[in-house]
Amino acid sequence: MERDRFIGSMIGCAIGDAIGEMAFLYRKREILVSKIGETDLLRYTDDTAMAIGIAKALIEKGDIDQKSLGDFLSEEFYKEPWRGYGPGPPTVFEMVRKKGISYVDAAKMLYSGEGSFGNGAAMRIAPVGLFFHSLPREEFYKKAEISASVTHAHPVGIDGAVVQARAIAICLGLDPDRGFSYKDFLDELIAISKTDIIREKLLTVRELLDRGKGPKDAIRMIGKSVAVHESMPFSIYSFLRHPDSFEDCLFCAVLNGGDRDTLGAMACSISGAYLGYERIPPDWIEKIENRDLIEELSKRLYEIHPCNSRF
Ligand code: R7I
Ligand code: MG
Ligand code: MG
Repeated sequence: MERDRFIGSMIGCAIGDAIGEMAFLYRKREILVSKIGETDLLRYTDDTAMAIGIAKALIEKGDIDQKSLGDFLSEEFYKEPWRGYGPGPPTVFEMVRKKGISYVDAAKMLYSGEGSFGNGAAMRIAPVGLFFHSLPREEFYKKAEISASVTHAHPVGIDGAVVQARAIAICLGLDPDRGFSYKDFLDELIAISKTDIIREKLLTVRELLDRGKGPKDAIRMIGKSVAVHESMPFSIYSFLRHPDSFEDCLFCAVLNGGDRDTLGAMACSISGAYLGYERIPPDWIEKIENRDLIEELSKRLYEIHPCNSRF
């Protein structure tokens, strides 16, 4: 059921984020698993806090616009500034507050006027991928671009977010009982992307999968910084290497170094969209922070998404 995919993707984002954050401390699978077992609460970071902000903005407006989205993201930040935000978004929120300029104009000033290519626009984009999943490529690109542009103005920062959103959208059209071709999956991502660096990295993912290369080789060839052209492709690799197991996808994403919480959030929001809520370990779901809120927002998003209301 499509609704289960919406919830799976949003809850997947939160679980991948929370367990990825733990993986900075516990770097072996057995130890990480035992620590997850010991904890009562899986606490997520800024990645999921921002995804929640986007979901609220979509639900309020029934569409995406920069002012409303920026306001919701900013509100989440000032409510819980301790969630581990990157430097860019809080700088944007402060500029908007103090100078009265738009989010987009503030975002364009970051990093010497280049705008950010951090992974912050991609890590939070699950609600956009879900909500607009049935739109054709160009229209879809524009919606995801709006979502990214309030904090990430660099073309690569935007393109990386669009590709991450498209990966989630593609999953809604796939049947996990029948499987799919990773080549077709990557072809669609390459087709929607507009920057050379993102395309090159997606081709690297394809080459790694063609040659059956493991995660150590993958992260070496893709890179492991917080730049979106390094972390997002590794999250896609983690999903495509382990499409049938939420757990294996998660551990691949978070146990090989790099930006672990964010790799977890991105890979698991794709895996959750493909496998659905039912195939996420229930004991992880039980422990995720603000589970009720995340599930409620996911259900609302499903009820009001454009495809649903059209028919
Ligand atoms: O992208 P962003 O929101 O950060 C997300 C990360 C995730 O790991 C979260 O879990 C959280 O920990 O933060 O924040 P930005 O400040 O926009 O980008 C993150 C980093 O990317 C920056 O601190 C820079 O190191 C780098 N970066 C750039 N460096 C040089 N030139 C981003 N854009 C540029 C650039 O144009
Ligand atoms: Mg984080
Ligand atoms: Mg991170």
